[in-house]
Amino acid sequence: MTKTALITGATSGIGEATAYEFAKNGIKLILCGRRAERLNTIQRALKKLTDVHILNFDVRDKASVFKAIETLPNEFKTIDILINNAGNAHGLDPIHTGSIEDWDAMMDINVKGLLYVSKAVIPQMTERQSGHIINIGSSAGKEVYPKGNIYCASKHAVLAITEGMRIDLNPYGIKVGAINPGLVETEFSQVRFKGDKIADSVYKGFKALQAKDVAEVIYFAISRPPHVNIADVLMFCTAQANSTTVKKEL
Ligand code: NDP
Ligand code: 8X3
Repeated sequence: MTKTALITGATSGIGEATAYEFAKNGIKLILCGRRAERLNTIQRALKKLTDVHILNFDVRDKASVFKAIETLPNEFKTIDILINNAGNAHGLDPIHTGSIEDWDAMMDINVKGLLYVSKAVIPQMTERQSGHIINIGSSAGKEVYPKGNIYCASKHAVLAITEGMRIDLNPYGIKVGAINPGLVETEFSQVRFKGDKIADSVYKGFKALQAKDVAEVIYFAISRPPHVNIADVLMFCTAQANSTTVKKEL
């Protein structure tokens, strides 16, 4: 039977690449993000491959999250796979000079937004006693790097939430896992550095992971047989050993 996946943060980077990967494999899609025009463009591109519904909301807006998911049309109401991907880093500053607005953004989007979407989707999964949730964490959820403070905290929280979900949803047969990439060349650094040209240098001198590399691993995880759950994946590009060790060509 055709499965339906809801992907947050589907307007760029890892989420968009995952939408393409899933569409290629015939999975029905509910694609979410704030940039409506991009959602429309991706829907137009993918509808040749699968059925696509788009939802335009900010994950920080609790009421919009619930309204969007509760009012899905009948043919998209049953969500088999939830990919909690929406998120970003905002700023790269020492703790004593970091901006409270940046901290709010990271905790509100990466942590609370993920919780709102999950809270809106999980009851139908427990009711049916089936479902699969993948949370996009980060290598920043496994180690803390200089000036990474709050972004790393938000991704450590994503890992703790993932483990909590896996335990609590275990009686219902719901699979839960986290995919944790290192450096991926997306719009991530444009957002982190607010369009500053420093963002262009982040992926220079080495071949970073591409969004498609991560999307392929996400598809691998969701396409395992029913008795197999990929609980936790840490993936780097070959040039990266950990958050602070990257082999660059001079
Ligand atoms: P992008 O900036 O390319 O994509 C981020 C996505 O999140 C966009 O689709 C954006 O959509 C969405 N998003 C951001 N804020 C909100 C919001 N308030 N409400 C709804 N959607 C939102 O970055 P990536 O693809 O790299 O990031 C995706 C995930 O991967 C994030 O969780 C990130 O932390 C994680 N990650 C990224 C790594 C990297 O190096 N790039 C490495 C490890 C993890 P829109 O703006 O349209 O709302
Ligand atoms: C994104 C990877 O190293 O910029 O989560 O934190 S990093």
